[in-house]
Amino acid sequence: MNRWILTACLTGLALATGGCAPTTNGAVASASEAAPADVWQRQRIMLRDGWQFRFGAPAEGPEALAYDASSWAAVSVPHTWNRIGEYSLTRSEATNNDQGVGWYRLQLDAPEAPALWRQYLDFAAVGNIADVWVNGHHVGQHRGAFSRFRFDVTEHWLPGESNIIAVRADNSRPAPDSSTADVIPLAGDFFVNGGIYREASLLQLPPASIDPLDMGGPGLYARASEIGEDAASVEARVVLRNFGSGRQLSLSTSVTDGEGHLVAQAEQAVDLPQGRSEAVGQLTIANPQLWNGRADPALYTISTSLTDEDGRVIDTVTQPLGIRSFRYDADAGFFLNGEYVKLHGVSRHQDWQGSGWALSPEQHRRDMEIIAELGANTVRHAHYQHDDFWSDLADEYGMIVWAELAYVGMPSFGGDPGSTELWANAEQQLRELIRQNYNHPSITMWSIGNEVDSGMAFGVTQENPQPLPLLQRLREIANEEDPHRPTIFADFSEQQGEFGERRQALEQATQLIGYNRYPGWYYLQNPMAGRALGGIMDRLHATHPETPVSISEYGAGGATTQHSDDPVSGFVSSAGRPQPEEYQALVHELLWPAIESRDYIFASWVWNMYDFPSDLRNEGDSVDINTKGLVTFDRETRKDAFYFYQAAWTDAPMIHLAGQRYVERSYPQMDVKAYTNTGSASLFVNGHEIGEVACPNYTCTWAGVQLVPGENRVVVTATAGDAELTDSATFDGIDPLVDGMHIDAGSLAVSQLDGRRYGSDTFVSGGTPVPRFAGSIGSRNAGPPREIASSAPALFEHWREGEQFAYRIPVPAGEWDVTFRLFDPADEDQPEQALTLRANGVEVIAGLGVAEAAGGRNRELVRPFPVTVADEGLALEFDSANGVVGLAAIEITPR
Ligand code: GCB
Repeated sequence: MNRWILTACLTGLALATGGCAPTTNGAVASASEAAPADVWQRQRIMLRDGWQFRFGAPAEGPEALAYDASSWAAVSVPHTWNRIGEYSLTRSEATNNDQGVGWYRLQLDAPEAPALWRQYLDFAAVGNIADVWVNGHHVGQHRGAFSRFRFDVTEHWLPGESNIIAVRADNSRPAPDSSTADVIPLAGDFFVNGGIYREASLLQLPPASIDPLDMGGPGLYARASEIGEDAASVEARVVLRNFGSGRQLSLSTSVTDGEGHLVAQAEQAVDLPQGRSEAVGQLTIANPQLWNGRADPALYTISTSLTDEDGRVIDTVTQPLGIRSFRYDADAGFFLNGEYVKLHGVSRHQDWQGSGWALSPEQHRRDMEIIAELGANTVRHAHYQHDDFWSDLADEYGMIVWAELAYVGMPSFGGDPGSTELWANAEQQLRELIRQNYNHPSITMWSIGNEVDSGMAFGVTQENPQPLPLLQRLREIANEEDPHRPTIFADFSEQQGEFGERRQALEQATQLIGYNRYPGWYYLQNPMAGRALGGIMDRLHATHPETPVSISEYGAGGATTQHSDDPVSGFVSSAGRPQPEEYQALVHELLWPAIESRDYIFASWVWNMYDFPSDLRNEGDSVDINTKGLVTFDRETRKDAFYFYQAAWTDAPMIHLAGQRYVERSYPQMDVKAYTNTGSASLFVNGHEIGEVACPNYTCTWAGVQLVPGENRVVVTATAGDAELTDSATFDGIDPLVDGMHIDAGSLAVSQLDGRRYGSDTFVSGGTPVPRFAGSIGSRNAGPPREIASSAPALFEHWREGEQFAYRIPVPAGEWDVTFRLFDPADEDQPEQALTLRANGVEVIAGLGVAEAAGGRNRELVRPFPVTVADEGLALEFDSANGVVGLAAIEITPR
């Protein structure tokens, strides 16, 4: 009589729902694959296949039992309708950034269930507001796109019969009058996907069980309360629920080690009154093996089982358990199990190109493997609760985790501290985050917000934001839910100019602080960025000597199809184009030493591990992508900056030749760069040894390496003990005597015009690179594009501007035609400048009024003249009296 679940699986009844298919995590699999003796226990039937979906269906109707959804699309769960982010300058049909309501329906031939059993629908996450109906009855609403929720559907469920589940998922963009106006997050540059994007299941439980309704948590919460060499005490709190009258049952809790050996067990009798109750048990593990981060992430498993009056196990919950201690010190940094660990890592968003947020376990695992390959020992879960399986992986790999609540940007659209409904929602999502993730040893801090003071900076609100009251409330809740892990938040504006002055003082709101700081990217786009970051952090540390501080974000965009000959000469657009890969790598080279040398910075997280979608952006070589990833959105390409960190963070000897994607070079020479952790490296070009150099800061450089026309084989080598390391690439050199040389002045990236390649601005000193349009995200760098009349608009996207600047270009000896593309960028009411130009000391232009010659300001003037280069090298000196000149291009062609 009790073989009903097994029968359901064997006959394929549940197979129609995927109920007996392998599941995504161990705990689930063991429930579905229960042995006959266990059929008294909780059962989970995965609801994967057979769903029907429609975006934008009528607001009411699809929930009705009789609704005909046969024309809807057949989908399987996890599913999202959104697909954002492409490496192309315009959106294709692949993009789906629809925000609004999507409907799902599933007809399920439900398994039988014993009398009095309870039926729950379990959703690991739905974006963003979910309403669920069973057989036409509304069974609940959940607000928030990231947490697990369960509804008790027993009242309307028909065991052994056909049931209709309808889900309405609403990911409307938050706005003052939208359905999501009181659901965090209100802002952020990431895209909230719509749909049942994590797994869904039917949970069947006996009337007395471990509580499935504890804010989506497992109902078992364990931690090592005392840790000694000989023994560790583990406290296990179990939340129980009984739908019948009072009973006395017994609870058995056991711990097994990584090999499955039982290492501790405790039994206790528990009184289960009707409703919710709790039991706390203590276990002792002898000679505990510590969970010791990346070095040795030894994991135990804790299981608690409820046994009925007849000695039958009626419910079991299994969770990870790690025995570890940690502490944060404001001066000395982070300690794991008493040992100092410099935490260095990355932030991760949960999107994949082509899948959106609907990820498979394999995709999660791939993400973690690449992060481990990078050498990171910490991961920030940006900016919301991540999949439980992802946190399992963090436990398994020994990553220290910053877990985060999606309180992002601001608490309200006006200047107020947020509505009662929004506060309630933030509280709900925080309790869910903590209960659902309590057992992961990897998590050592709860973040209760990101840039909650930034709404004004993005023009989302014009008022002074007041994020502090909610932040304080969230800290109280976090401390109450979990007194053993400190709170943290990611600050946007402390001591940051205009925004810093207008902000509320937030720094006492949490026990730890993270600072999101972008020198080298959103400001200080020059080699001083590294020194600036050190100074910024020293000042913040001095202001809060008692508070452990970290760098929660830093980074730069990098487009793998945009390249630079000299990443300090041209203009980088932090919110537009170009964003060459070489620039990103340089920013990281400059910033990392400032972090590495300061122990008090207990952790740092690169923003971001992977390029991720953001429909606020048009930058780099993409549309709707934030390009700050160390790896591309499709996980296919590790950018150069990835290898810089791999050199800095891993011990296994490695060498990487940078710039390999810039194959067709623009100039007859190039700067060669490699990253290694071996201290020195040698360079060979076309079989000739160029030389061995020391590699400070994991970086080896060989400046101005001569290339021959055509193919050049470039090889870098290093030795580590007996091992010979090598990396190589082939670069195409130009023949200046045939091709000439073309410089896109002011531009950071190589460009093309009429099939001709223009190298990025280089060989230059003085002047400033200026963009025609700086790009914009919110109000950052906003401004209308300048109009310039030109026959070659591509070259006028950037220019070099100044009163005086000079070039020293490695032009071979010979007779050349040199053409300048110039304009006068001054405002109409300023006097016209007079330009003088000397070429190899000879004055070739004297006192030229550029605007007059061009027929007006912001109009192109093309000036050619002949030059003879006797020895190698062309020196050009621009000197503008009365105002500045704008130089867009230099074209040098053999005469
Ligand atoms: C930030 C935000 C993050 C953005 C990032 C950026 O400070 O916290 O969500 O994606 O800046 O790239 O601008």
